[in-house]
Amino acid sequence: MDLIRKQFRAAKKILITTHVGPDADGVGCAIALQELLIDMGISVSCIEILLHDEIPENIRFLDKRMSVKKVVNSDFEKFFDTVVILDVGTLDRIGNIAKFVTPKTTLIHFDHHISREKLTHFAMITEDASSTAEVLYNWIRLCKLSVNQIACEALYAALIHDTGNFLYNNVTVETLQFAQFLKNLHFDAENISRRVLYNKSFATLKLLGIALSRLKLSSDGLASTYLMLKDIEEVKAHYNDTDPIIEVLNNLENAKIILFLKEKEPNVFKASIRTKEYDVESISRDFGGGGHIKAAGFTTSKPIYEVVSIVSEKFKEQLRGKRV
Ligand SMILES: [Mn+2]
Repeated sequence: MDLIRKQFRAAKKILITTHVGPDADGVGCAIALQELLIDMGISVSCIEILLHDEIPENIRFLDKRMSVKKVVNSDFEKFFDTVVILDVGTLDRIGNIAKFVTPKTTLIHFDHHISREKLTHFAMITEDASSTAEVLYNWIRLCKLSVNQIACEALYAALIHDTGNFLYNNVTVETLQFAQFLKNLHFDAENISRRVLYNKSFATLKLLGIALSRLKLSSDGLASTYLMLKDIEEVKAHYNDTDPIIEVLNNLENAKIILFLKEKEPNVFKASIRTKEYDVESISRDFGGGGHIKAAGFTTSKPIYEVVSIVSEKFKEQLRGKRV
């Protein structure tokens, strides 16, 4: 596995990236890896972190060197002999960044996703690891690398993001040993958890209030609510401010399925749907959407009452037997 370190040492220009719609695991690992490479003696001028999208606002504070950038056209004139992909199993998921990958590129891959295609000879992939950060930690241990403050905070942000602050069942003894390792490095873990996971914008909380005031819960456990474009305009919010709301709704006791409709354009709704024990992916597929069994979504131009009634019918079918 030291081969990966050798590759880094031999590299002239290194590009680090992660998937489209970047999250704290992908970006945190990118920031941490850059620090590890710098501490290995690689010049910061040889490393670039480029993403298909902008870095999310809530994790921007991790990027102390301000080196995480959204790719722009002039970047495509650059040449990188080594490309590192983090937290992503296929090249089509890195968006525009795939243009930097040629047959001559040395690809290095750290990941915890189920990988269907073998992308590279230099890979550390542990499918049952909690996060790519945990995979990177295994490499750190193997190579006995030192972890500085910036890397430590970025790795911790990655870890709490992918484990829901140690809530999910992907937390193993190894995950806790990784957390212990970070904790020994002394940093403000509470501050990171709050900024990465809990802080919400004023606009989000105002919109949450409106959504909660319309929340309905049927006797069989279908919870539903909605936001209209005019609600978003009234509180001077951005559409993205509605993103965290579904996860708050998902805490509702006794709800078996949660449906949240957001008007995206006049009379067009984006639906997010969650469950803890049923199959919302199949329901979303019937509307032309998809996702995961427990978290899915779709877009529809049907009126709200009709969407609720179709979802309710499909949910009843599952209650009648097809429980997953
Ligand atoms: Mn991840």
